[in-house]
Amino acid sequence: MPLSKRPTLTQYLIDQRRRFPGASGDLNALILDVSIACKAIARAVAFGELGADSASSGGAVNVQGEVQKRLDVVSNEMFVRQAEWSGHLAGMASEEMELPYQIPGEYPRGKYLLVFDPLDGSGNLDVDVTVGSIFSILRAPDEVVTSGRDVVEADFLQPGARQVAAGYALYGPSTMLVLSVGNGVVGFTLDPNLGEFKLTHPDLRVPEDAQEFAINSSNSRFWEPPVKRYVDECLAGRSGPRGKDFNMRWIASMVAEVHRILMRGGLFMYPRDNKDASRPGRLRLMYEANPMSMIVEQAGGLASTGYERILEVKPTNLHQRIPVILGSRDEVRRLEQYHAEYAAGTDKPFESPLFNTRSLFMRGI
Ligand code: FBP
Repeated sequence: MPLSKRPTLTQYLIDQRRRFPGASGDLNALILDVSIACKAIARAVAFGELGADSASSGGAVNVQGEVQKRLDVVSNEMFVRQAEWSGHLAGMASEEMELPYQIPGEYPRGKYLLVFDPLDGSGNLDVDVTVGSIFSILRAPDEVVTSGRDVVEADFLQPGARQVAAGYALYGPSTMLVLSVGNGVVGFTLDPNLGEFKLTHPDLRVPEDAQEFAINSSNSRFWEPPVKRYVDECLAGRSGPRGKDFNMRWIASMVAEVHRILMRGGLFMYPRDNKDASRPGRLRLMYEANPMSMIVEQAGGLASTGYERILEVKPTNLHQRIPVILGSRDEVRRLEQYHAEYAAGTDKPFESPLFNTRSLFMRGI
């Protein structure tokens, strides 16, 4: 399709809104505000080391206990400044802000909550690897909207199934915006000449057949048996129970991993491990796992903790972490089955005929 014929994000949103004649247009306007913030972040990231110490550490430590890079802070500011004034939000929450953000008094307040990771994978900035932004849109509780009061943490603690919209921006060789408003998943590519997101992927679906899995294998000694069993079987390839060879990928940028799964299928895992018993996984529920789970499910995939659907988890705090297993439907179901067998004590640890080794995680060891 010629570039000039491709709808812009604005045209797509207007077309989608025609399906809901009673819609106010507030959600469309909020999504466009987010898209502008993402365009601004894409420009800031593109400057690399030419930016004002962009990739160097900002020095501060965020609520996660992670040293903030200057672009983490800059990106967070871009989301806040672009979205706070429009009158569509009751409040915001971010990986980079310990407490919910109150809409300043000079601006009207609206009916949505915006939750975001402004720069996911920022540890990759100094090696110029793809990073991204992740966002989730929830409805504010009616009482918040009618009273106009400040938001509190509890207002955000809604299961991911209640998200109105979710998406991510990908700052890679091209800049993309991938979005779901609950009617499938669409992808837009930023036209560098026009500065507009143009529709390039009108119906993203997670391919069912999988030949790739993504996990940080340096944590393998901490994995629970079901994960070890799944990975061992993939590594055994065609000589093992899977009967086919697999590729392994690990970009250490969730946005890039999820995008690969939308394009090629496969499985992404950041599972619970016993490296730090206080942390049930690395990734955060509200602004990483939930929005990505909505995207993956809307594209025909699944997203699970290993024991339950991520979108049904009732959040307990704004920055809580959660195990994440998402991707091609059959692969997620297989890993859920392994978790269920492990919990029931009926799992069959994998034995590799090639190396005559049993899984390190034999029961009872
Ligand atoms: P940040 O949001 O702080 O970047 O952390 C999230 C993340 O970078 C994910 O994007 C990625 O999948 C994961 O952490 C990488 O973890 P690890 O560095 O342990 O491989």
